[in-house]
Amino acid sequence: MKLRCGDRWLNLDEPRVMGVLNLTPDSFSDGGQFLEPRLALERARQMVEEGAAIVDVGAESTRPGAEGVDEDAELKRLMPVLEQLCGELDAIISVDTNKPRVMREAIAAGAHLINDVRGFCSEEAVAAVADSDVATCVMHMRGEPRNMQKDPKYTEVVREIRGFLKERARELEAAGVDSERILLDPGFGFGKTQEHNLTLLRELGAFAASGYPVLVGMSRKSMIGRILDQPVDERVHGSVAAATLAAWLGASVVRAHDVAATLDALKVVAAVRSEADARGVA
Ligand code: HH2
Repeated sequence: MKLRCGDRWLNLDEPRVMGVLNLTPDSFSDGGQFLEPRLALERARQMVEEGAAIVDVGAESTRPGAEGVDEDAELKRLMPVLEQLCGELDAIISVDTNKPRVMREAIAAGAHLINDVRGFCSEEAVAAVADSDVATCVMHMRGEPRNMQKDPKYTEVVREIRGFLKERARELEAAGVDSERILLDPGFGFGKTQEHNLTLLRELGAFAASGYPVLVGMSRKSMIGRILDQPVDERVHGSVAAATLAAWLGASVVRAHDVAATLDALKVVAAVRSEADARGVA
């Protein structure tokens, strides 16, 4: 499988790491650390050296309870760093935004992938990517970051979220976004209880069977903290364990803060899988 990302192709025969870079004061795990463009660039370079195939740059936190920022503020944080990253790094540059104007400006600056935690639910967002050849990550979120963790309910969580993602993918394709430009993401922690998150991980194969490559983001999230009773900065091992399970169950891209550790785990999964493939084991 491969993903078309503007003028580049990303080979997904082996699972890949998407490194997280938040240019925000309030992100749940790295908020405030990379507000200065020089530090953000250093961090991006480091993640690519550690093996990140994609760097995902975000300038608005979507953690539970977060209040959004307006377009101008988001662009002011994002653009200086994005322009440098696109000019310099030999990696896919992804922009984590749900605002159509930010999407368009990011694409004009050279971004290769648009990661929309709102799943391209607005017509303007669909049009922004349809007018380009960038890749898209379609994520599921129930509600808004400020209220999404207030008693989220599903009748059948896997079926509902899979149905939503396939519907969004169909709409993108109808607007002209080729299926080779689409990643799907169940959106761990976005309007989900712990039970929902664990069910989604256990049944990730149902998403992988959808025909689109699957991206997962569980890194340092409270679903890991709840299992291990650990604060954000101590969740590396648990996050790597979750990444390993996800890759084994078919995830093609793992969004992670701890790139080197996550990549080691994905290489182990790939080695086990290729050995099984060579022997023809299902
Ligand atoms: N999670 C976060 C942000 N963007 N995008 C996708 N596709 N999938 C995810 O699971 C996902 C995402 C939240 O993590 P982070 O960026 O570290 O925090 P914050 O939203 O507080 O900036």
